[in-house]
Amino acid sequence: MSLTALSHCGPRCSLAVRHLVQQRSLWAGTFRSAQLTALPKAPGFVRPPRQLSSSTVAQCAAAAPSVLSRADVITDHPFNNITDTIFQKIGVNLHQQPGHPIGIIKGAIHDYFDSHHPTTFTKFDDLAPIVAATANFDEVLVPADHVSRSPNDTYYVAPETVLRCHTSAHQAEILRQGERAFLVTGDVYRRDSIDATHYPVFHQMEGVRVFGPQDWQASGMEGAQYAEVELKRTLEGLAQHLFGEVEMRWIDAYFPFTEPSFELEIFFKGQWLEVLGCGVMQQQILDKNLGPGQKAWAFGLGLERLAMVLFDIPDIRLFWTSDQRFLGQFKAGNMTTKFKSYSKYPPCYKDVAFWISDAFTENNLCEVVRDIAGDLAEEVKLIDDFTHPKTGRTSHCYRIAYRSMERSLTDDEVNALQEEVRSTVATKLNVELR
Ligand code: FA5
Ligand code: MG
Repeated sequence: MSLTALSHCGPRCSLAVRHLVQQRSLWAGTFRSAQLTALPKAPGFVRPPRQLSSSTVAQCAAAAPSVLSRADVITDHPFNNITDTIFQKIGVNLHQQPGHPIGIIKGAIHDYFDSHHPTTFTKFDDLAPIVAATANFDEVLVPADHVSRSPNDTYYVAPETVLRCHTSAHQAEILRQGERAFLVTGDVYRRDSIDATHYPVFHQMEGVRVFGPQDWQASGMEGAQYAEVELKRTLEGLAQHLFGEVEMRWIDAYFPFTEPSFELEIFFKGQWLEVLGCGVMQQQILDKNLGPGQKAWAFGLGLERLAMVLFDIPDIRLFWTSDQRFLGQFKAGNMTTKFKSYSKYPPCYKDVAFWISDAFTENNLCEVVRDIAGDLAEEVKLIDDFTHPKTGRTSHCYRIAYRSMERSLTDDEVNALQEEVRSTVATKLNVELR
């Protein structure tokens, strides 16, 4: 699927438009051009299994507490929008499990940076996911009216505290510690759509590298241009390290914290899949937190997306399964595994149609579906959007695909889930069922 983002789309942006343009990036950007970069082809190339070196992971003042009680996260504050489904994911830390695909890809990326720049990058992988809203947004220059601040998109513990929606939330604090090159891995949380490549909890790795005049002067380039060239060289090298042969392209993008900004897409299962965002860091962030006269690049990788491409994993829900038929296929340090589907249970489709109100959002519907069906919900898709010519009322019809990765679902079970979705939608979302 193309995750191309069109021009900035505020919280009031019509759902119909959002759907039509597949407007899914939190950091709604501007699509200007797509530059194809086919990495060198190596037909028949098979990478030998590699042992990944264990790398030192820096401890940080804000390391995650080992136990977080439900009451710390789900409160009755009117702003709190965290559900039990989400709470249960906090502290699981898939990225810290060396034999899990997310842990393996993290290790492989650490390896790449360690081999190209030994002892340069400090690594953080246990920073607490509950952060100040100021760190998540203000310190990376997210405007006060940016769509990502909306409780429709971000999980709020309280008005001033959020579940981080990106690892960029740690950029400023780490720069203030004086670090000039670092990698931060962690779980991030977003209210988002339901399909094979989107999940409300996923893992990002943030990378930042700062340069001083001595770095770019020797190159004959300006600082910003040097940082941009270094950024693309570094990430293309990473893609080659992970995938060998792969078709990829750069898309011009928009992030409040970088200029210029880019996204990298990889061709996967017949579609362009967006795997990362990056750019040259806004000068203000560097000046304020590290000091003047420096330039830097920054990136944020989606680890699930990279692992899906590397291991041929078809559905993002699989990362959360405890089924040994999945987990048993992967081994710490082994990047050559290709996931073998152990079952293909049939999906079951159910439609729900209703007249929406102004307050209705697709993310709210997805949250209801997730809370009732959990990982049995495979996809929620708008299949009909109709405005009555006389009354002006708008009706939406959504098709929900239910499917288990582990077993066949019974009709009774699916009907019961769908019934509960229907009644909850009617009572909680202020819509009128059709
Ligand atoms: C960001 O989060 C920026 N903070 C990235 C960044 C960092 C840009 C530093 C510039 C400098 P974005 O919203 O595009 O950007 O998300 C980054 C990546 O996270 C995406 O490319 C995708 O791989 C992954 N991602 C986003 N949403 C989801 C989701 N719901 N499920 C799984 N992966 C996701
Ligand atoms: Mg994006």
